[in-house]
Amino acid sequence: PYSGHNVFVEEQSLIDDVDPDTATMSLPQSDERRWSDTSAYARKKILQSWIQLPSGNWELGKILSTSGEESVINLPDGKVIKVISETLVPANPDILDGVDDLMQLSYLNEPSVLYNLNYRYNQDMIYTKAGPVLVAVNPFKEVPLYGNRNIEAYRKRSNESPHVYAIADTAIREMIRDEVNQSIIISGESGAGKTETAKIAMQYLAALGGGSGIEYEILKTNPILEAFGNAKTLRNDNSSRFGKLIEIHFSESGKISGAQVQTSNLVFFFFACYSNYAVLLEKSRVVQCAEGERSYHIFYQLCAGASPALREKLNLTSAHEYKYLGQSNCYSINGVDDAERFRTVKEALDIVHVSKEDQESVFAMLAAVLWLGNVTFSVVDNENHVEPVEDESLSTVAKLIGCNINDLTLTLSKRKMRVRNDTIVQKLTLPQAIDARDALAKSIYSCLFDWLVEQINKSLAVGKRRTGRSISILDIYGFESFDKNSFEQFCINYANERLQQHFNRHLFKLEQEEYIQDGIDWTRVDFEDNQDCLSLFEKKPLGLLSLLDEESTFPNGTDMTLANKLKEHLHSNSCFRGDKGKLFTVVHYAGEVTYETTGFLEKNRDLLHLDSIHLLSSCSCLLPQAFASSMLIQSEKPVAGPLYKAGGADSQRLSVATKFKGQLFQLMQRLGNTTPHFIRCIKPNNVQSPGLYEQGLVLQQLRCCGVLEVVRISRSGFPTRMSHQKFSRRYGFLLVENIADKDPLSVSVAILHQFNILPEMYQVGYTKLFFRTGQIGVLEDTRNRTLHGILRVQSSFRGYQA
Ligand code: AD9
Ligand code: MG
Repeated sequence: PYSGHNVFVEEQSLIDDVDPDTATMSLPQSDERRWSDTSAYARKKILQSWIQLPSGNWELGKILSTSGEESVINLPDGKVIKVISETLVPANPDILDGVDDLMQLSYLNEPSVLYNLNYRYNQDMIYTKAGPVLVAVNPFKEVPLYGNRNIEAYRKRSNESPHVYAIADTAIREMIRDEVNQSIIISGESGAGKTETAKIAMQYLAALGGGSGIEYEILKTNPILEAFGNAKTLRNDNSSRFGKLIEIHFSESGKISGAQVQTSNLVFFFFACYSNYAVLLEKSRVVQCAEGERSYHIFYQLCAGASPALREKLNLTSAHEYKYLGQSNCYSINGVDDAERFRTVKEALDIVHVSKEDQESVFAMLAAVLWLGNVTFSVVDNENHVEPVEDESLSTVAKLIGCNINDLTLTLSKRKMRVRNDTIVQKLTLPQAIDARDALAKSIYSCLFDWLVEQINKSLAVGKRRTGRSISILDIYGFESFDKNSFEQFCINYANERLQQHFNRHLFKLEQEEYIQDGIDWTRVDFEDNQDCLSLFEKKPLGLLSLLDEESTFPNGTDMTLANKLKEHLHSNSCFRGDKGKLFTVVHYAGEVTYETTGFLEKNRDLLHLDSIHLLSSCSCLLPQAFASSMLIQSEKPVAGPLYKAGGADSQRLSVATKFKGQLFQLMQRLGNTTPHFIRCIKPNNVQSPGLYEQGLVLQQLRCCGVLEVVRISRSGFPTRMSHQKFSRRYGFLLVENIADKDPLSVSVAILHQFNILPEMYQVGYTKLFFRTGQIGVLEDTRNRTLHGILRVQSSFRGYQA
């Protein structure tokens, strides 16, 4: 739950002498008072107001009378109550019900924003702008907003209501106009709709890329990645357990001169590629998952959908027979036909050119993982050492990966270790053998996932060079806060902390700095920065990640010693709190999360013994060999950061946390070179049902992602800007007067005058012009109309010549 920093909770008060019904017409003021001063409110004659009920929910009430400190309010259910006037929060006039940009609200307070989103949500208008940010409220049902007709409407700009399509369209236009790569950054909690939103954006881009066929392939990558990377969790039946960044490249030939952009069919020649960055799959799910959750979809799909011949070949049985799938007691998802999905995945694999032969190898690997989970052990000596039982499971695994059954037995019962220059062989106890077995299953699966991503990338990028520009879509796991939070949540929330900073930096910091740099009159607005929390993670040597890595290198490190170490070194950090035993709490931007160190060290070390790698490389099948070599490359690659020998085992690897951090930095670097477009997904209820809008839950998410703050800043500022040069080049030809020998600034000023742009609507900086929201649209329209006129004249002239 959200706690603490209440920077967004500010009510905008009425400014004296402004009629509430016309308040939107008044100019935005950069006056802080307008946003924070509520004292004037009580004196105003306002008809409607928000009252917070004991439940925490807000109700709209009619103000019957106000005397002294108290007001008498009529609630919708007919009840009349007396409240302290100070606690009332002004409501917007009815005429503003359901405005499509929160910036248009006269009163920008929490209940008004909640109400506005709810009002729209009830009419299936799930998208709302919050200044530059798109807010998407998950409908949990089909809404008639998508498909070719809608795409067409956004492309022609005949529909201007907020939409993912509109964001994608803007990204394309800005990519061409500014010659800068773009990114669409989608965030939100688990189940809020990020992955769906990413697909909707891809749909739009693909529709514009029509013709080459590659767009169809790009869309078909989704069912594959979802089958292998998504699973049912308690929060989302189709939860992504990996982060993805897809880059859609547009070739140089897609560079179309400004005039055509607005109207013509954009014929893009493009290809896409999934970034290896941030594709960090939650591996542990393969071998264990919580009650009521499932492992990766593909396992159930294979069990349900494989043909009799394939079953026979893989010695496949039903999902219930596999221990890895059985432990969570959940095999199916409401409304999902796994067998049908399996067919879709196979089709998709065909489309991205994974050969039938390779497909069969992929399925064999899946079956091998499942059978590995069924391998059991028996004690073979009086020191509790074990060996795998020679049964159907063991022999099937050996057959599927193509190894000698004795080699498999050896790998699962003994460990070779190098001590100084000698190699000694250690026999394994039951827990050690189970670890070795599970580690093998996890690596086979995660290598398989990486391999698939690689195949997809090869297919999508076939023969294409990376020239031109790109639009990247980032769909990364959202902030997670559960009853029990482990290493996975720790990494996920760290990533979200970074993304949040990117968002903050982009929208707030850069904004203000730019005004100040360019000498614009701007009243500074404070905003929440999460640098402190990021430092808690990243500081060396005394940050969470460094301390975790350090403890991971100690053979005797345990979950408890880790917890103690963190508490010892970080207790004075304001973002950290040491709790009882193995618990510690981090104050994240989105709220406090208490983590339990159980399993942290083991998951961070992520040991795969060399014996297992050797086993895979000895296999006769191609995939296991490929996996082995990629693992060897990974573990032997010279890397920056701590390389260590962990747990005395003969295996050198980069810690998971360090790898994760590295991937995250690369990701941020990539995003740093793009113009970002942000979409914030909101989950209106925790039960995945349509029509249910829980105020408290929505409010918490709005606060977490700073939606209210964004609106406040955007409205009071000058969100659109352009350099004098660019402005004069873009609009100069519209001038009636001769500008041949004038400097860009004078040309710009002349344009502003000729088009009667009101002085309140812009500011002239040292290098740039700054505009209020919407101003540049007027100029763009004129420019386009003029250009069309010119083009028409030209084409009729050509017709005349012919
Ligand atoms: V997680 O962090 O990967 O666990 P996401 O990705 O945020 O999560 P997802 O996109 O998977 O959530 O959405 C969850 C479910 O909400 C989907 O399976 C759909 O049933 C539903 N959803 C989301 N967006 C839409 C939409 N625009 N239209 C219809 C939607 N249903
Ligand atoms: Mg997702």
